[in-house]
Amino acid sequence: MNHTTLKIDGMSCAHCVKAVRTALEALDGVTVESVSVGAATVAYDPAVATPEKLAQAVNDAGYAAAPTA
Ligand SMILES: [Cu+2]
Repeated sequence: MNHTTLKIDGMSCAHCVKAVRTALEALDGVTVESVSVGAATVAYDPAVATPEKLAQAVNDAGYAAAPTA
């Protein structure tokens, strides 16, 4: 498993944290490690997920995510 942290704009409260967690957990090969307002850290299987896909799922949930190193 690889690990990555997404920087996420547009989050403001516990509801946002839950929505981002739900969006990431819906992806195959992803284990959410932590989500806070502004960031999410996940472990993912690089065979089925990429940081770009993770960011896209968060974007689809209504936030603005960008992969960090
Ligand atoms: Cu919120």
